[in-house]
Amino acid sequence: MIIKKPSPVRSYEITSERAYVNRRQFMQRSGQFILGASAVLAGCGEADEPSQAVEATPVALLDKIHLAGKQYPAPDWLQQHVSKAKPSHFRASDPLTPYQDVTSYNNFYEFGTGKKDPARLAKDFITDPWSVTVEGEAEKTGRYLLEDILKVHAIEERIYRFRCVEAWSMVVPWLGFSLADLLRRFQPTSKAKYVLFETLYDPEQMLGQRSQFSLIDWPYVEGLRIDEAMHPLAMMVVGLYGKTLPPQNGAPLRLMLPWKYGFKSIKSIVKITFTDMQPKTTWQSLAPNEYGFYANVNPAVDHPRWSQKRERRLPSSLFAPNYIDTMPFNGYADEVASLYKGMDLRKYF
Ligand SMILES: Nc1nc2c(c(=O)[nH]1)N[C@H]1C(S)=C(S)[C@@H](COP(=O)(O)O)O[C@H]1N2
Ligand SMILES: [Mo]
Repeated sequence: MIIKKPSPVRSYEITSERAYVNRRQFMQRSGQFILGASAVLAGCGEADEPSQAVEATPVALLDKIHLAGKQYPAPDWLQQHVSKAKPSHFRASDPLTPYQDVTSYNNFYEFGTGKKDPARLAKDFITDPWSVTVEGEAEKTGRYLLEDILKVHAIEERIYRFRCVEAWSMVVPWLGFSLADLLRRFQPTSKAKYVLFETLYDPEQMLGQRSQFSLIDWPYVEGLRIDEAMHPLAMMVVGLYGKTLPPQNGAPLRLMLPWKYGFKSIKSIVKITFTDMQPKTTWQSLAPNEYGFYANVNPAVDHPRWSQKRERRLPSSLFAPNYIDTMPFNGYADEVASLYKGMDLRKYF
């Protein structure tokens, strides 16, 4: 497959099939090295669940395989992993928003600010190989291959309501697993009070990051208090509607936090940092009076420029806008309200 917008590095791109085979062979040859590294880690007081241990991949290896970058669709191993998804008890009873709407009405400013831009402009986004760097207050820091991150997590389907701060909402069958299960594998220390997530920074691929009119200080960053991140509703997402994530929805890996406004659910994650300080997040930095760190869905606290009492549930049209009342914590109050006990939600919006 020829890359349409060649970069200096990707110009020596080879066919995707060959790239994939080469990568597999390379990984197998390097297997001993990776195994060696994890054996050392296992020796020094490994966690209670050794099979869940996560192995850092040597950076040299990652740089080498990066030359064999592959566009969407997702690699075979990920498609297969996702295809084994099982239903879960997280099942909002609302009617589903059709696949067409979920994948063509998007916010992904790295690929433009219009709702239809991401579906068009993220088409050739290279998401394989992919790695995630883990830093900060955790025992197991390093750079991890997506495959090593995902393979131990059984994939489940969760039907969640999803509400954007712009007052529209959807209901989506997401595929993924509990964020807590992933974060625990990195063994956060007692100083890990917050966790920060970062999207890929790659202006060659993401034209929104090249725009001189963009107000955003890239990369896109989002954060959670550690107890929010560890809440069972917080989800790491790798697919929707039975398939891997399309690029416009944040392939290959994104968050889904159904009780918070959509901008917290950061896409195309490449970095996770555990910290002892509350991070400054993208929208909060841009307009602190409009977008808070917590961003819990709250019909009682209006956005300075519009009401949050109602939302437009997709699909909607000019003649059938389909307005519904917005619920506190997007209808998940029973589950999450205790996280914010004693907090003034007008102040910590
Ligand atoms: N990296 C990144 N993540 C992002 C955004 C973005 O612009 N960049 N937009 C956010 C906003 S405002 C919303 S509403 C959701 C939209 O997700 P969807 O396109 O899958 O519906 O993604 C969130 N995650
Ligand atoms: Mo949003």
